[in-house]
Amino acid sequence: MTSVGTYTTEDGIGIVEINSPPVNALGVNVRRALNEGFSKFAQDDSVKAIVLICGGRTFFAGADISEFGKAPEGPGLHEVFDIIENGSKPVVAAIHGTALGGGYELALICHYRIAVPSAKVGLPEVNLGLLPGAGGTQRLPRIVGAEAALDLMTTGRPVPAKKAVELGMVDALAEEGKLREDAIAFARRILAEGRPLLRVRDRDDKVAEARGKPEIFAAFRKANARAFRGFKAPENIIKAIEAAVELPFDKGMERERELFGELVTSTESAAQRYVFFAEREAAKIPDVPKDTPILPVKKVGVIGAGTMGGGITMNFLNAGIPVTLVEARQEALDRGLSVIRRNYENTARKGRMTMEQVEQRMALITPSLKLEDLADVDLVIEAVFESMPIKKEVFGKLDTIVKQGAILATNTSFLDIDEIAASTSRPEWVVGMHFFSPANVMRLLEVVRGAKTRTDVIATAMELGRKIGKVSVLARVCDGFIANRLMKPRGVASQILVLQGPTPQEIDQASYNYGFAMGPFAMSDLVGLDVIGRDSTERTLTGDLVKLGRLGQKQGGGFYDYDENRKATPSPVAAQVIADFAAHKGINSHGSLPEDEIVARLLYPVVNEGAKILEEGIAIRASDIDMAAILGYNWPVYTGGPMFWADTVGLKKIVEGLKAMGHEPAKLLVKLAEEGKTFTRG
Ligand code: 3H9
Repeated sequence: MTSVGTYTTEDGIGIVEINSPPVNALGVNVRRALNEGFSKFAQDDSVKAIVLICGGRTFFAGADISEFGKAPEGPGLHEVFDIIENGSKPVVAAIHGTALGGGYELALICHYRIAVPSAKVGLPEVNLGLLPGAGGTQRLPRIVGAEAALDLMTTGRPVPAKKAVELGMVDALAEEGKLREDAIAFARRILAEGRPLLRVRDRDDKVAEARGKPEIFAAFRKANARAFRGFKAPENIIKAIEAAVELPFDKGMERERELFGELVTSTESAAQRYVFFAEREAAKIPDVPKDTPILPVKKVGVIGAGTMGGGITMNFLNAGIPVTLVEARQEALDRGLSVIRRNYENTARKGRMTMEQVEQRMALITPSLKLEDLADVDLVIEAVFESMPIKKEVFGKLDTIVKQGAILATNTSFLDIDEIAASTSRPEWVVGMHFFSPANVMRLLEVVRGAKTRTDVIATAMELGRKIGKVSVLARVCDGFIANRLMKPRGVASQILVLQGPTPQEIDQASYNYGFAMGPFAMSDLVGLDVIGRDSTERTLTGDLVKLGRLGQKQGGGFYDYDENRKATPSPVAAQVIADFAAHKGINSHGSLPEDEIVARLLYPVVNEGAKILEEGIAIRASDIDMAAILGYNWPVYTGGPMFWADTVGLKKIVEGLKAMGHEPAKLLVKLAEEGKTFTRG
C-alpha cells in the first residue's frame, strides 16, 4: 500500500499532507502516515514549523468508524496525537470541508488552527452513541467553557468556520481556495513573532469558571432529560465535561477513556454506528449502477394542496426548486397556500428564517387550477385522494399533458403503482415517491419502483430525495410498501393485547419505555378514533368508543380521559368498553403482563413482517427496513430498528415467541434462526 501522506518543505515550513479518500478518516493508514510525517519533521532541523493539511474534499472526518470493535492495528490515535502535541515545533492545522470528531480533536492537538470560511468543525460522536474519545471532552471545554461544550458535544452540531473563530475553536480564517498558502503564511508569522507553542491542555481559565458549580450540570441534565431519554452517550459526555472542569488534565483524560470504553462496547452505540452506515447503504441499488444518469429536475409539479401536497411542496421550495401547485378548487388552493405560508412564518418567528426568505420561498410557487400548467415540468408528484379510479384518471390526463421525458410520480401510500402506470402510455416513467407526514419534517422517502420503471427514473428519484434532505429507501410494489406494511402488525397486536388483560396505559408505558415517543393508544387518541376506524365495516373496539362519542383527545376522551390541559388519566368508561368488546369476541382477560412480554407481543410481529418484506424482495436489505422504521415511524434509533434489534434479541427467541403467540414465523426468519445467522450481521 502506498502511503497516504506526502511530506514536503517550503522554506523552513514542513507540510504534512494526507489524502485518504473519501473523507480522510483516521484509519490505520492515516495514523501511520501522520506518525511518519511528524517524526520526519521532528528530526529535520531545517523545519521550524509544520502545517497539517488534507487533500480531497475534507480535513479528517473523524476516527474510522468501521474500525470500532475490531482488533487495533498500527499506532493508536493517542500515540500519534502525543507526538504532535508534545513536539517542539508549532503545528498549524489547515482546515477545509468538515473537521469532525477525531478530526477536530486532531486539530485541537495542533498548536494553532486556520480554516477556510466554508469549513465546519465539530464533535458529532454523540450521533454514533459515543463521546469524543481522543481528548475532545477535555480540550473543547478549555476553549469554549463548560456550558458551550455541553451544548456542542451533546447535540454534535457542526460549527461554521466564522462562528468557530468567534468561539475560539479556530484561530484564523484563510481565504477560500488559498488554504495552503495562508496556512504557510500563518506559520511564518508565528515564527516571526516568536509566539509560544500553545497547548490547549495547558489552558485553565475557561474551565475554572465552572469549577465547584455542580448546579450547571444538574440544570443541563434536567433541561434535556426528555431529549436524552434512552441514549447512553449524552450522560457520559456530561460526566466527561465535569471531569474536565474538576480534575487535572491527565486525570480527566483517564476518565474520558473510561467513559468512552463504556460507550464503544454498548449495544446503543453499535446500533447507532450501524444506522450511520445503513443510511449510506440505502442509496446503493444492485441493478442501478452508480453512474446511471441523473435526469435534470429544475421544475416540479405537485397535484393536491392538502396536508401531504403542501408538505411535499415545501421540501422543494426549501431546496430552491420552483413548484407548480395544482388544486381542483380555488378555495382548496388558497387554503393550501396559506398553510405553507403560516408554516414558514412560524419558522421565521422562531428566528430560524428571515421574512425575506419566507417571501423568496413563497415566490417559487406557481399556484394553478389546471393540470395543463404542468406541461413543461420535469417531475410531477400526485398527492390526491387515495382512490384508484381517481389516480388513474389523473395519470391518464397527465399522459396527454406533460412533456415526454418527465417523471410521473405518485405519493400513494398503498395503491398498486403498476396499475396506476398502466393508465399511461409511458409506464416506464412512472414511479412512487411516498412521503411521510408531516412531509416537510419526516426524513423518510420511499421510492417505489414499478415493474417497468426505468433505472434512470429510479436513480433520479433517489437522488432528488437526498437533495431535499431525505433518506431515500427503495421499495417494490405491495400493499403498504415497507414502512406502513411493517408497522401494521403492531397496531393489530395492540388491539388484541388490550382485550387479553394489559390496560391501554400498561401497553403505552411499555412502548414508551422501549423508546417510542408515544404508545399506540395515546397515539390513537391524538389522531382521533373516528379517523382511525373510518374504513372499518365490522364492529371494532375503536368503533365502540366512537359510538359513545369518545373520539379521542379532541372530544369526550378515547382510550383515556383528558382534563382541560389534555393530561391523560385511565378511563373507567373505556375499561368497560374494552371488557364488553372482549366478551363479545369471547376473549378472556389474563390480567396484566410483564413489560418485556408486552413489547414482544407488539414488536415480534413487526420483525416477522420485516422478514416477509425481505424474502419477497420488497426491500433490498434488512438495513433499509430499519431506516424506514426509524425515519418513518420514529423507531428508537439506539435499538438500530426492528431488524437490528431482532438480532440483539436472538432470532431463535423471536421464532419461539411468535409460535407461542400463535403467529406463523416467516420462512426466512426460521431459516436464519436455524442457521444461527442474523438479519444485519451476516
Ligand atoms: C470519532 O471520531 C471517535 C473519536 O472521538 C474517538 C476515537 C478514539 N469512518 O457521508 P458521506 C464514509 S467517531 C469511516 O456519504 P458526505 C461513508 O460511510 C467519528 N467511514 O459523504 C461513505 O462511504 P461510502 C466522528 C466514513 O460528503 C463515505 O465516507 N465523525 C466516515 O455526504 C462518504 O460519506 C463523524 O461522525 C468515518 N468517520 O458527508 C463524521 N465518515 O461511500 C461522520 C464517512 O462507502 N461522517 N465515511 O458509502 C460524516 O458526517 C459525513 O460522512 C461527512 C461527509 C460530513 C464527513
